[in-house]
Order: sequence, then structure tokens, then C-alpha cells
Amino acid sequence: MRYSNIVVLTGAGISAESGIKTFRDQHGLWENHAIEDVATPEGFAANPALVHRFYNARRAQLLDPALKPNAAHLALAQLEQHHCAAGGQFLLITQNVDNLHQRAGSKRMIAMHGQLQQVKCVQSGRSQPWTGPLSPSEPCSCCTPTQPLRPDIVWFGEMPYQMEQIEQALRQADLFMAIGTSGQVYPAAGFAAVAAASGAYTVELNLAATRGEFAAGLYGPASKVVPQFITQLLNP
Ligand code: BV8
Repeated sequence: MRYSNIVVLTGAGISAESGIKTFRDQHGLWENHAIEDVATPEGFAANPALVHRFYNARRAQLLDPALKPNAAHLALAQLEQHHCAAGGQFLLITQNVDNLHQRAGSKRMIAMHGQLQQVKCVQSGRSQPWTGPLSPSEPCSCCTPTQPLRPDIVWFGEMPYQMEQIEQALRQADLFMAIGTSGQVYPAAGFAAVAAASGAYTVELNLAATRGEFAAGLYGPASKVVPQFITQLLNP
């Protein structure tokens, strides 16, 4: 293996072929609401029922028996297993809030924007697993008097999770792969530049080229180009 420290960033495009809509497919809209209006603390404060409806619909999709990880998710889990068994370092950072990487077997991963199947107390921030619908009247179990619960999702204007660990991994990477992301949301959109500045070889694997700067690009559906690239990595 030519590389010792691999960091991967994924976005909505890696889950598209599993049947989960990307953000830009909907042109940033959902039921005629700008996503930035529903995916913000202000949007939640203004209309919690609307925001719960937005996340309940997406959380419900994860329970659909037809929804499965695709070949790209599975190839990343295989890369992690083989690369780490050979003594390499590996970190998968996903912007996605679905559970498809986890279901594919990825272990060394950070869900930087939270997860649909977690909810948290608005007061204490304590997070708990949640697979069903959530309503504004659902009480937390950690405060007296009880407080409402919210999706454990990083909204626009909120700090993504585990940024220190992410920044450290980017500085140490010698290979950075961006998969299925339009590179329009920060700080994730800046990760390739941080990795490149530390000497990493940066590769974009996407349906189409984005405005991001990469040393190389492989373009096509993730379920095709990701397994292809990983096969090359594992069989140099
Ligand atoms: C923060 C959870 C600071 C919600 C999400 C101006 C300039 C720079 C930054 C800003 C700015 N104004 C505001 C900001 C900050 C803001 C931001 O970046 N806004 C954007 C709109 C400009 N960022 C934030 O607010 C972040 N926080 O900055 O905090 C701070 C500092 C101190 C203290 C406190 C706070 C938080 C951002 C997180 C928001 N939450 N998700 C939810 O999911 O409901 S973002 C959400 O949108 C996703 O998680 C994801 O990150 C993003 C969508 O992006 P992608 O995943 O890339 O998806 P997209 O549809 O765009 O692209 C899909 C790609 O796949 C396409 O390229 C397509 O071609 C490709 N594709 C499609 N099919 C396939 C495929 N590829 C391969 N195969 C296929 N089959």
C-alpha cells in the first residue's frame, strides 16, 4: 500500500444509489422550505413541528427494508479493515446523517453532522438512540422539569462534532478522498485544502467534477468508481 494514513470524507452522493435523496437533487428545498430554514436552530425555535416533520420523514426512511448500503459503502468498510490490518491509519468522516456507513461495517468514523437515529435534550445536550418519530411534546429523561428533545443533528450555524480530531487527522493524512459531496458546506468543504497543505494526495470521486481543487478525480456513480479506486489501492 502506497499510503499509510487515509482520511475519507463522504457526502449525500454516496447514499444516492441506495435511494436517499441528495440535498442538491432537491435544489436545497424540502416541501418548498429552504433546507437552511428547517436545518437551523432558528427554524426549530420558530416551528418545531415543521422541523420534526422534516426529520421524522428522513428517519422513517432508514427503517425501510429496501434501504441498504451500496457497493461504495461496502468498499470503504473493506478498505478500513484491510488497511488497518496492515498497520495503516484510517478515518472516515461523513457529512451524512443516515446509518449506511455503520450498516456497511465502518468502525473508525465520525458522523460530523450528527445522526438521524439519535436525539438530544435541548437543555443538557445528552444524546440517545431514537428510531421512531419525535414530537415537540416528547420529554427528556435527564432534566427536572423535563425539557423537549430535538434531532441530534448539527444545523447550520452549529459547530460540527469532533472537529479537533478531524483537524488532527487531516494534518497527518497522506491520502484524502472526497466522495459524493458538492463541497458547498463548510467546514467540510475546506478539508481537502487542509489535507493538501499537509502534503496529502487528494482525490475526488463524484458523479461530476465540483469546484474543489484535487490532485486527481474519478467521475461516475459512487457504486462504480469507489470500488474501482479501492481495488487499485489494495492491489497496487
Ligand atoms: C459552522 C445536517 C460555525 C442537516 C448539515 C458562507 C461561507 C462559508 C461558510 C458559511 C457561509 N455562510 C454560512 C456558513 C457556514 C455554514 C455553511 O457552510 N453554509 C453554506 C450553505 C454556505 N456552515 C455551517 O453552519 C456549519 N457550522 O460553520 O459553525 C461555528 C463556529 C463556532 C461556533 C459555532 C458554530 C454547519 C454545517 C452543517 C449543516 N448541516 N447537515 C441535515 O442533514 O438535515 S449540511 C448538509 O448539507 C449535509 O450534511 C451536507 O453537509 C450538506 C449537503 O452537502 P453534500 O453532502 O455535499 O450533498 P449535496 O447534495 O450538496 O451534493 C451531493 C454530491 O453528490 C453532488 O456533487 C452530486 O454530484 C454527487 N452525487 C449525486 N449522486 C451521486 C453523486 N456522486 C456519486 N455517485 C452518485 N450516485
